[in-house]
Amino acid sequence: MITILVATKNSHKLQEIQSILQGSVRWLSLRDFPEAPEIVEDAPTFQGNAAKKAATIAAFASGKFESVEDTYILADDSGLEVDALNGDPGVLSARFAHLDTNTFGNAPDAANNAKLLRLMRNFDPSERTARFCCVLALASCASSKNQRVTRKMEEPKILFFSGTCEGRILQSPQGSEGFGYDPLFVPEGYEQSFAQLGDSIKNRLSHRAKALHLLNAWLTKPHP
Ligand code: ITT
Repeated sequence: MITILVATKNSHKLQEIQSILQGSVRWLSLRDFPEAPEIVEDAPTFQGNAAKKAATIAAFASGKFESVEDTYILADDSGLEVDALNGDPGVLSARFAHLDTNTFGNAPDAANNAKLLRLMRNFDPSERTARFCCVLALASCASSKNQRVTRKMEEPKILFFSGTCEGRILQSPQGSEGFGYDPLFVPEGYEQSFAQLGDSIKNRLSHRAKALHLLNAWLTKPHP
């Protein structure tokens, strides 16, 4: 059995990751390590922030899993890119509403959604295209004296898996499932938001699901 420590404080993300990446996994998250260091997400790209989360938590966790085989740190950096806003909120999706008030940390989902709707109030339906993006960073937890436990993870010891999900932004929030911008986002080929469609559909077509399928292919392929 492999162990995956998910480097997130977002319980919705964790839940989606666990239900998509099925199989024999012992799951841990930052909730199991309240003493873990704060991660400053100041990289300009999803990949940069995902790498920072994975590397920070891998350094923190090294030594904690000394005799455990196949232990990984998994980080997810994700967000919404809106074409009419030149790709905003992008890497700042979680903090979008707080940028106006110079407040530190993530803003409540409702405030982020309200800001997005306000900025988009003059755009027609045809101009409301957007996509969710997800970059997963997988780091090995093996210390250098314990190399045999890794599935052939060569330098640099972080692997990336990406996924996007195209769609459009509604004029008002619809539905109550999911999190973040789900009530405003209608995936391509559907007429309802992710928050209306619910987990079983979202977890089949989301940005996170696509990235996780690539990760799953890597985890399950033979590693001689
Ligand atoms: P961690 O860094 O602790 O993992 P976070 O919520 O701060 O949690 P990010 O920095 O990656 O995570 O920001 C992601 C934000 O993008 C998230 O808070 C939502 O606002 C938005 N987002 C990402 N994936 C989403 C999804 O599947 N549905 C809705 N909104 C999503």
